[in-house]
Amino acid sequence: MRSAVTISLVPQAKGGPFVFWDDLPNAAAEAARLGFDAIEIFAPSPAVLDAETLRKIFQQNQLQLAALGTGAGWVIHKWHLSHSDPAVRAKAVAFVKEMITFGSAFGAPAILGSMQGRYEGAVSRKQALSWLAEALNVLGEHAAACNVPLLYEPLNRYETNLLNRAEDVVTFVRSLTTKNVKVLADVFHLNIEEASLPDAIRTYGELVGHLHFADNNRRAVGFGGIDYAPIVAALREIKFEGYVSGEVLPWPDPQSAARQTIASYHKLFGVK
Ligand code: LER
Ligand code: MN
Repeated sequence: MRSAVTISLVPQAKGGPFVFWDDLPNAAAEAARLGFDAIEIFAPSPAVLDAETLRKIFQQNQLQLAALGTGAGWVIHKWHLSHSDPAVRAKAVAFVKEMITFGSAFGAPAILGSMQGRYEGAVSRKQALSWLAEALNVLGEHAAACNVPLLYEPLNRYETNLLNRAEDVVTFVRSLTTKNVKVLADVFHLNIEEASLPDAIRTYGELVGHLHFADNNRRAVGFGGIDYAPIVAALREIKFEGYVSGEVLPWPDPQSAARQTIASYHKLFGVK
């Protein structure tokens, strides 16, 4: 298990669940000072991330890149993988591919969350899921060629109408031809959709590749009401070894949210 904290470099995502904002060098220094192993970056595009600068920041702070979010393709451009227009779907695939390639140079996977999209208008659920499967097969194999998994993140019902619950997600992921897609379990989303959070983790089992570590109100763990001990027990049962990444609101401020995240991580996972 390793700890991570999120930073957004996407102005259009303001108000979203990211601990640090805008200033990567400062966020990295703060994350390192607090003892995080890694940072997870939500970036507008791979083009704005200069690989050399990033490498220096990571080296100076002894940090890893935990994962790279791709949601900016949706937030900025309104591209997604279940869109009725094939040209828009193609742009979404190309955008995620570039993110996968960029992250893989740092050994980090890309996250497919909001870019999965939703079905609406003339597009049926079946059609949208078939486009999503097609894209995940292509992207999963692209990630495999880059030696990283692809992280698929199921979202709650208010963010997508495609797949919200663990049983459905497991059936869908197992039906893919690529075997390189892992699930990102975001505890905030699970808490909206699942009857039992530890059972959902067990249902995902070995598919879990990354965790978004949040409380029910999307504040840092411990600032809300979720009982995390059974979730941690389930993660140990499934032998989860990935990143526990604080994707939470910067409440009451980024430093306090980051401090609370790492304190809860140490308390719950017993790692110093
Ligand atoms: C959005 O709600 C979320 O959880 C992100 O990690 C997905 O892009
Ligand atoms: Mn998330």
